[in-house]
Amino acid sequence: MTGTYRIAQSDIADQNAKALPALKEDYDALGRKLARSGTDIETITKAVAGFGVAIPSWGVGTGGTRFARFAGIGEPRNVLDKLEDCATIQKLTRATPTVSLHFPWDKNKDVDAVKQLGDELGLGFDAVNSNTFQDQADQKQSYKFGSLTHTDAATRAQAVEHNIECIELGKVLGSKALTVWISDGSNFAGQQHFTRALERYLESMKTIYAKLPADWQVFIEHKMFEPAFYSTVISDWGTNYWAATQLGPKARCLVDLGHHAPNTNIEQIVARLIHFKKLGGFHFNDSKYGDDDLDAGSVNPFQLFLVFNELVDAADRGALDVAPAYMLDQSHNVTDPVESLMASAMELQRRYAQACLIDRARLEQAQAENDALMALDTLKAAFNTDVSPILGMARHRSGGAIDPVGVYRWSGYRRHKANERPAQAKQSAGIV
Ligand code: RM4
Ligand code: MN
Ligand code: MN
Repeated sequence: MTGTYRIAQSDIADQNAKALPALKEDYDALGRKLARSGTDIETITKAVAGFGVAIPSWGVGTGGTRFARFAGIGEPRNVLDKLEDCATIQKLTRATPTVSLHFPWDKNKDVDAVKQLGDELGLGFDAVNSNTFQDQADQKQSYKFGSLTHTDAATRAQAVEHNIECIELGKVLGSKALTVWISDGSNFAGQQHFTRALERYLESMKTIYAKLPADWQVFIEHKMFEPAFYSTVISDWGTNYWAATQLGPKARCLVDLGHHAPNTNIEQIVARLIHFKKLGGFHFNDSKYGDDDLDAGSVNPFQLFLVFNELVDAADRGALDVAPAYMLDQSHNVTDPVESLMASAMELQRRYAQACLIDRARLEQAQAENDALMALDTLKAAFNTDVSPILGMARHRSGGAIDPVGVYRWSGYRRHKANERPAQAKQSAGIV
């Protein structure tokens, strides 16, 4: 059973009516400014309206650190509540039409009911995520020393089985991809044979790959460290690319922005993966130190813009053979997760819109002439353009809120949910 409170479409319309005159003014002014350099604002607005990013089901609950988790009020208690929050985010932003589920966290005895609620709420299901980085109460073998790469064949088989079960659940939901992130690695030099562990990974993944339906993909997610701190089996995009290539055309690489060493040129990795036809998708977030799971663009918005620059450039050149899957992967420890996810989805739209504004002919000329200053200036001209009116207008036209966070706060959604979802006594550390 989910709660009953929903933000009414008429409430959104009422709030929008107040904000619309100013929005129109700003939109028209921006339209004139862009027209001076030959850009039709309507083209960009349409592109923004067509942009979608999946909400991670685990992101709507309050996150935590290794030290503590400070629960918020009205938190979702199960996957059905999570879908309800995801639908609220979509209703207000119109930028998040899908949800990415994580098993067994989102396990429900009736998966058809989950699918049905998704349908009712107008939500689709993006990639399903497996979890072999924790032990479940009823499992025989422990993942303490690894899962798909474990030295013990029975443990590997159990992890493979779980991934196949995720595919089965995903089929019912209408998902078209499985995302595999493993925490396998080592904490001590010599603890693990690098090559043998990688070979065991490939063998396990081959069994999973063989179970993928024809129209499915598997996304491999690499991560440099954590929880293993000396080495990680799928540590970087090179290893990821190798594994995806060994497995075959349905296997592609997923780039989680927080999974690289600080200062890594992530946009270049994106360009490489596009060129090699192996870019599968993203887990967007931001970071300062490691896998911080901060809100997208909150620390380094320019990097996010540069990632979208590569994506738009590739799309323009016809170099994207398959549209990459866009997903958020964040942990919200000090904010209301619904607000953070709305702000993050809009942040992605903002950087995407700006990437669409880049004068590509001017950039290409600057590159040909080795005019480094003008090349950067071309990027900065787009990055410095305030595209807020485009985002607001795209939302308004699709039935969303001009000011999603404002309407959300005004509605008292969280307080309503606090009444409907009594607090659970259990407090725990960690991300879930
Ligand atoms: C990992 C990784 C995975 C996510 C888990 C919760 O660091 O980013 O994508 O499923 O965290
Ligand atoms: Mn991730
Ligand atoms: Mn992560």
